[in-house]
Amino acid sequence: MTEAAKPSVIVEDLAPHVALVRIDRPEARNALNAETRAALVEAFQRLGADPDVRVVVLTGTGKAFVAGADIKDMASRTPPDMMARRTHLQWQVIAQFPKPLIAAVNGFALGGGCELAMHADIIIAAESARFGQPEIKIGIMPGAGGTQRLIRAVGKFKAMKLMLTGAVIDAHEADRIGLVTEVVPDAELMERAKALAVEIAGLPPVALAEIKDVALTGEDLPLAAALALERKAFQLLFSTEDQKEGMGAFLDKRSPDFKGR
Ligand code: CO8
Repeated sequence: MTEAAKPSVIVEDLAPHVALVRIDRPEARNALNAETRAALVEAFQRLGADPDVRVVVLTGTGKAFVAGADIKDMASRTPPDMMARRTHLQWQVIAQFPKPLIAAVNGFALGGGCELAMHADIIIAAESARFGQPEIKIGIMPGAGGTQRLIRAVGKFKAMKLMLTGAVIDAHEADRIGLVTEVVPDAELMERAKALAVEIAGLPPVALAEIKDVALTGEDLPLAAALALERKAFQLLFSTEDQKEGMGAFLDKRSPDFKGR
């Protein structure tokens, strides 16, 4: 396969009902160029619509998760060029991915890479992972949600220091400030992400989707509206077969078998 034709995003089965999305451009530390962004969007659209897929794990090949947007591709751009990319529509696809998304951060998650990881619901970091929003060091600023998602994740004073200095932090510091869910030895990263994905894939998919939707949508609503949204979603779940199965299995003292309906 020629270099031009080599896909930079690989999608494969990791386990039953679990898909793995791997960004595979290690020669550029998995930097997001136009082709990679488009391939990621296509993968998430496809996996979102596939009823057999219940959980997705996202990772990168080599030393990086994603080292950010592709700087070579941006260096000589003008504002109209950047506007014409309409990348916010691409990021929306990932932000609105309806199924649980686990980022398995294997190395550098910088700039757009840190922002991509923050689109996930759970972040498992390898011990050698590094996080940061270093855009300031190249004359720009976070542009894929970092100013908002980082501050919501870790609070104003940790977020502002990271963004204003461009400092890169290690996985344990990221864990300490609440930027990741857990840290594991490098060799155990995929095993841990897979185990967690398999565990979640065994749970009722409609309820999982409602938890994600209400938690993320509710975050931007006034409390009373968010609580009303939660109440309605909670009530709606009583229309699912999985609710009958889950409660029936509990009462029968057996393991439930959730079908996703
Ligand atoms: N863009 C393009 N190429 C990159 C990038 C990048 N972000 N990161 C690394 N590369 C390339 C290098 O240019 C180099 O290429 P070559 O071999 O042709 O010289 C190759 O990858 C290997 O890089 P290094 O030799 O630097 O590898 P190291 O392992 O020594 O260092 C680092 C890895 C620490 C990740 C280092 O490469 C680095 O600091 N990269 C830049 C990090 C950065 O500044 N990221 C922020 C980019 S701006 C951004 O993300 C804005 C987001 C806004 C919206 C996103 C829309 C998509």
